[in-house]
Amino acid sequence: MSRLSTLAVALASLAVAGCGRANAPRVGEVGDAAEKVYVAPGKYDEFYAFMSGGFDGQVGVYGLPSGRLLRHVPVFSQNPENGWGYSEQTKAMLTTSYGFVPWDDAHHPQLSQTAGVPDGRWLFINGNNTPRIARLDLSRFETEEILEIPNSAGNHSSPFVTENNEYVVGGTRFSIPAPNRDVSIEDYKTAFDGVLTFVRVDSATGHMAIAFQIRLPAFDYDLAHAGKGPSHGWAFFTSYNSEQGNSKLEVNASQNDKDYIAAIDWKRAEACLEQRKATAVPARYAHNRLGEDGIARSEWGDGVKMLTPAACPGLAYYLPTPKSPHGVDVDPTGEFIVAGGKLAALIPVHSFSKMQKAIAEKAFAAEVKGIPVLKYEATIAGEVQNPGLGPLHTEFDGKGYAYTSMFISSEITKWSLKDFKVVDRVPTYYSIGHLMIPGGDSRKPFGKYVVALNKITKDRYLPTGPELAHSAQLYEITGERMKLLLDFPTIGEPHYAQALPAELIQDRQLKMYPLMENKDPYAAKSEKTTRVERKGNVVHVVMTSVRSHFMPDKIEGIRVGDSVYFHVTNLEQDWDVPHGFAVLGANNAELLMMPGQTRTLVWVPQRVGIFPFYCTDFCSALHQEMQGYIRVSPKGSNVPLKWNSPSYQAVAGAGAGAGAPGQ
Ligand code: K7E
Ligand code: CUA
Repeated sequence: MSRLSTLAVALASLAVAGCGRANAPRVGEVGDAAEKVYVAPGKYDEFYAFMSGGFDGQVGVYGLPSGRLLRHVPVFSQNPENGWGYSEQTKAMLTTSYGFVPWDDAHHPQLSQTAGVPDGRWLFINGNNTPRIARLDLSRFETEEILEIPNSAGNHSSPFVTENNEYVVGGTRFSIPAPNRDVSIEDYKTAFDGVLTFVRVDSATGHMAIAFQIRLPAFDYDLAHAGKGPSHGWAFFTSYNSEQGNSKLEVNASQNDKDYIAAIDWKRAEACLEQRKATAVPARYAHNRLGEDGIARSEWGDGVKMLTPAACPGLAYYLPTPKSPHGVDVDPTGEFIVAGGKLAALIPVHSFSKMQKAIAEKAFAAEVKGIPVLKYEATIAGEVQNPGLGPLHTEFDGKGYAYTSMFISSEITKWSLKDFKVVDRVPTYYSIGHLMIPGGDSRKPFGKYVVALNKITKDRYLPTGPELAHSAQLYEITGERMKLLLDFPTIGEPHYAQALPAELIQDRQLKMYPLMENKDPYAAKSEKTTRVERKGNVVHVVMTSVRSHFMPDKIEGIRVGDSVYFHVTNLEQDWDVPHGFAVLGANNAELLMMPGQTRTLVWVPQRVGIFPFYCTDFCSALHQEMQGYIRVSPKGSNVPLKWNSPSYQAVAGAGAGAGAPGQ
């Protein structure tokens, strides 16, 4: 054992010995635990873990088993650190039918799949508040597309992919009238709808498009998972509030002994679409995508195809499920559909084959708005007894075991898919929400670890005032019993997470944008083409950055109230050499330009004077010298437009005097 790891062992045993709580975690043979999470300097982690940022609207990328934060990728929220949502190229990504929405609540990352296994191409994630689904490209760790989901409010049961990304789904947690309109909230039962959405994913490009929606009774559609193997072609959505309360849901939605899992036969939906059984419903929604030129543009959808179970029999069935279920998870074989009955003292497990039989034999207990409700006994495969309290979410290890998070009793319960018997329980600190096994919702889980994503952190770290970081905990699951290896704080509030082996994507990472392929209309591919152009009170500064100067770095002739567009191209063609750009008093963020990339910041100077700009990213020994000046004169001033770059010299030398191109 190296000296470093001996030290780590000693520290870890100290930490545990010092804890002294009666309920001390079952830390694997202490030193052992330290060694298992220790990734030596210069070594890589084994897994990439993608954690939703929850109310920070982003995705956090962590290495496992170390728990090291590798990246914080902006998705739904503006990110001043790199200008995401501030730069002219990226603003349109945050366009919605409600206008520019620079924040969201992101809950469920989903890796794209091929044959039911994560393939490392894309990551999808839902925006809950202003219903959206985003797609990230995993060769760049960049958000490439955001699609708004109409007729929805609280896109929570989303984006959950099917086996080959045929669809990612959406489902409204808050039912609303679809299309939305001015009605009394008292008319909830008659005027409100619970709409599910199926979004087609192009298998070559990943581009998303709404294929169809399904109008269901106004319940709260909470979580989802697609079928796999034999259940491929189906998607399952939990619902609560089958009581259809419209206020004080805490009480009013907790009356029924059972709510429902909606089982949707999407192949049947496709058949009904072909038979033109859908109705066209007007809906305006934004569809934003980064183009090949790196510039985001918005297109507008104007309607959706809406299916109803009444017009398309066989489309939807309800599986009664105790008690306001939260998570719904399908095991690797595709046979078991596990619900998290968050107020139940058991874990209900439905059988897909029994469900098929029940449908064939019409084992219906009732019908709700044209949707057959199957008999509970007819579909249930078993109930996990005494699993703990507050089951929420379940993941699988691919070795015949399921792991369920127990929110109320703060633990992970491991149980057998053979006999539904509990085989192990381990405490979590505290109040676990989701949990995650790498590939743990796929056909072939990668296993090895389970990560608990905890809601409450109290006393686990040095205190930081009233607000504490949320906390993840890493457990080893290779043996019979789970063993806690590591705590690590996380960014935002991770709900769900997904992970895949690093080798799936680490060698496919883009290192720079090829400068010669830069298609931004204001790109300057060499210093020769840098320039400043005035068109009325709009000024375009076409500039470059390279270690360690900007071109131009001296500009005069700008006037108060001008809209100054700084288009900065990073000329570097080397990995890991971004440059930054910031200007005094800009009502905006900075820009970070990756090698070969152009980014644009708009600045409207409000007062006269001299305004420095500089590079914000320490790029070389002469980074501090990477700066420049802009002179701002009064409105109507006739200070000529002037800058120091070859284009200006050329014009001036040709006898244009102070006149500059575009003036
Ligand atoms: Cu359980 Cu939004 Cu998936 Cu949080 S949700 S925990
Ligand atoms: Cu460029 Cu610092």
